Amino acid sequence: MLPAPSLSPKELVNDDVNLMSETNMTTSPVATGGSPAIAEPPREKLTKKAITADHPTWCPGCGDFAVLAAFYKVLEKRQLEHEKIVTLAGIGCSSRFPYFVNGHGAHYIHGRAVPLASGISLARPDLHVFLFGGDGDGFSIGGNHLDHGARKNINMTYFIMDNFVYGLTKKQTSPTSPIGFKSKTDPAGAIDQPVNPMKKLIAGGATFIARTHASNVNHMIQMIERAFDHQGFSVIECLSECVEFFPDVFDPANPKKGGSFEVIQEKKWDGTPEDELRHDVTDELAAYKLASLPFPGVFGVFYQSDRPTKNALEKKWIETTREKTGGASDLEILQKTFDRIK
Ligand SMILES: Cc1ncc(C[n+]2csc(CCOP(=O)(O)OP(=O)(O)O)c2C)c(N)n1
Ligand code: SF4
Ligand SMILES: [Mg+2]
Repeated sequence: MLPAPSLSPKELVNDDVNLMSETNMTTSPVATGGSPAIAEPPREKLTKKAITADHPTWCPGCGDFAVLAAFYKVLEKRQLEHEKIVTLAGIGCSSRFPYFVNGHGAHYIHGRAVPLASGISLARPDLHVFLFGGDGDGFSIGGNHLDHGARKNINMTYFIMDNFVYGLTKKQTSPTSPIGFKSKTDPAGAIDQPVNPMKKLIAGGATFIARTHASNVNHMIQMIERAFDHQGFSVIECLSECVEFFPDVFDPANPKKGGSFEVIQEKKWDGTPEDELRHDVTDELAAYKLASLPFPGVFGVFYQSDRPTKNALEKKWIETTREKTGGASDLEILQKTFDRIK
């Protein structure tokens, strides 16, 4: 999906040589004590144009447009290396996201984006793995994968666009649909207790858990940036309206529609009496209490912990194994293992 480089490898090398002679650097193998150092060519600025792919195919007014706009803003603001951006998704309207981002990506199997993202994150820890999807994809068919990604604390940023309905398949009850919601699967109104995303994520062991609303782009940007900066399994639930099949459901949290958007006040640890009342994001029980507030609840960071990631633990284990095997190659280790079990 990435555009082809505008310079051929030969031109790049020539450019490097010019750059080095201008800056008085040397490429001599003797001077560097080995192979010649190749300087990186100067990077082009990452612009919205560069990261924009297809025109989104969502219904006009769908909340997911604002999510995409917020994501573009974060990529531009952070100037991530273009070739390291990966967007992944399952299936659903929201899961069409990777089509609209010019980067590596996949629109994968319904509910199975977390395992795909886990493999990519563990194999290529240098990549920025972003995952997008809906409430059905994340909490229903993919609910079990969500729990395991969370407990293993695999490094990725997962953005769940929660519209309380299955949008793509035209209005079935989703795991977050409220009791009484009339849909094609519940014509008399939903009778099942909905999933509480924050509680599920706290119990599952996710190490960064936040909540936002697609009508508040600035807040979305803040949450994406904080989730991105977090090392581990970071999840944001975003209320994103399906104007087609569940319109106006998030108005109570939208000041432009007469609602109120209440932001979590986080502790500043400044010793003031006001701080006593503020939320400690490392306190699981306090996060659980916030998650129990009646709809529309509060927005911001519910929980964050610095538990080691599976990426870090696996890296350590690989390094120890390498040491033990005297630096044997992967193939040699594999061959020895096969020999042992023959
Ligand atoms: C294995 C499998 N089961 C069911 C479907 C049908 N299906 C496609 S998307 C979807 C639900 C999408 O809902 P959600 O994840 O909330 O995304 P939205 O469309 O609301 O953004 C379902 C049931 C499928 N594609 N694959
Ligand atoms: S059906 Fe709903 S969720 Fe899907 S694109 Fe349309 S408004 Fe968005
Ligand atoms: Mg949905």
